[in-house]
Amino acid sequence: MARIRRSVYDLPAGDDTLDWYRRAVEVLWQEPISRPTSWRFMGAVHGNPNFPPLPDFPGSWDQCQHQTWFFLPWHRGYLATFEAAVARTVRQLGGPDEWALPYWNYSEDRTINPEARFLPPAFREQTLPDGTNNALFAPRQFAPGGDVGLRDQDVSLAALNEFEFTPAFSFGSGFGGPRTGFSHFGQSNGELERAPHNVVHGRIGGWMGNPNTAAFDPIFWLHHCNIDRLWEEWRHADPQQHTNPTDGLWLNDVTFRLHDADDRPFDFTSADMVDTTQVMHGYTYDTIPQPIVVAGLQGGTEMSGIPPLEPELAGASEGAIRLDGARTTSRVVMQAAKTRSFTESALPTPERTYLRLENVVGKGVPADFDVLVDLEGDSEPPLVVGVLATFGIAKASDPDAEHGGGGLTQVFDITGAAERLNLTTEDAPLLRVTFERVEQRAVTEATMVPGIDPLPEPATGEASIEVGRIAVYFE
Ligand SMILES: [Cu+2]
Repeated sequence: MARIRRSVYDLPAGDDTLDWYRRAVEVLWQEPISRPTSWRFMGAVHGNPNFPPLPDFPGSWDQCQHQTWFFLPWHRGYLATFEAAVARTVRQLGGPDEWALPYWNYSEDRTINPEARFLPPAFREQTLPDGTNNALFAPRQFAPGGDVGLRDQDVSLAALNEFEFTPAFSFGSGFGGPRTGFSHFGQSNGELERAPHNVVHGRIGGWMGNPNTAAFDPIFWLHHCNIDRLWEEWRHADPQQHTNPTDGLWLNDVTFRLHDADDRPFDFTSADMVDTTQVMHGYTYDTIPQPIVVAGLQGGTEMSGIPPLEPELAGASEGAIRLDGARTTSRVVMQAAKTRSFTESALPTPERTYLRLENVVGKGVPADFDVLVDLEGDSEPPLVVGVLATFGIAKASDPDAEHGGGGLTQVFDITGAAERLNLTTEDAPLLRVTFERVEQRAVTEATMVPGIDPLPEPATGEASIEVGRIAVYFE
């Protein structure tokens, strides 16, 4: 029987899944860092805050895959090894045999669960009702009653509408991320990685806001469990078209190493991650009845004989834009309609319009920004088209990192807004793009386990952020 991962808000009254989790977290914090299943080691696998390297385990830390089509399979393996380590600890403490990680479905309809956007209650307070320490609490933005400030647009599931796992061109990001090799931090997020994944990291803030501390917060694992579930949701929504990559480079060419519950190396490829019932001990999700395994090696699903067209540049900002204050406005000069090739093509107007924020570079941990558009001289209020999520931006901007340096590129489908603004038909309008900083609250201090050293501070430095270019593309 495979383990069943359940929604944290649907755990029945009296269920002890989170009590066992808290007790296991306390034990794992006390394990020496040299043990691969210790809390410190497992957290540093995602990103090392500032621990001196362990000579016996070269290349074990700073492994998390971002801005790549390995984002989902790597994190699936990471969650499974973590679940195995916690379950082992729960068993040793006298708990149930089949402990499974719950997930936090923050996108749930609030008429069904009014608390959905709030941190689950077990994670909210530093102390338990009996006055003892709560190891599920961690340094996060001040969140009275669990309200970390997650808004409906932050947890949008628009990513599930993406047709392809990986984009046909370098232009977009697809559902699962662009085709790359091993990528600790790269350039372009898959849509699920951008939102809700990155946005939720930023909104919780504190440890969760920085990749080098994120996995030390016990809520990290319930967040990623939900992202992993959404991968299953996406595939099940359209089993014919929503398929995992069939390319050998994704399936077999890159091997990742983590450690199992016995602290032994666990090597895996993406091919080992496609069927959840076969991932280590095996698991399923409560809301997804049967895992669908799409045969991996028979070649991709042909969508049609006609190759899609590369989107066409329709306008761009002049130079980089530094996002300094609470609000920054910039202009995109659109090409005159008569110079666009679309006017001569079979399609009189483009079918889709994209806003592309290119080479967004930053230092430290800058806030996220709401992105709004309107036309210069227009009296209507600007339209919100998305959230510029900055989780991991310092790593993606670091020229010394393996693949970093170019910063992040994020693409928003603004077709609806473009229609309302007559952007595709009007002759050479000036598009105004406004960035509004999402409010950050103070981070609350937390004691993970009394008597245990706090985490070393990652060297973040002062936060800054700059958008290399804003471009509008028609397709
Ligand atoms: Cu994450």
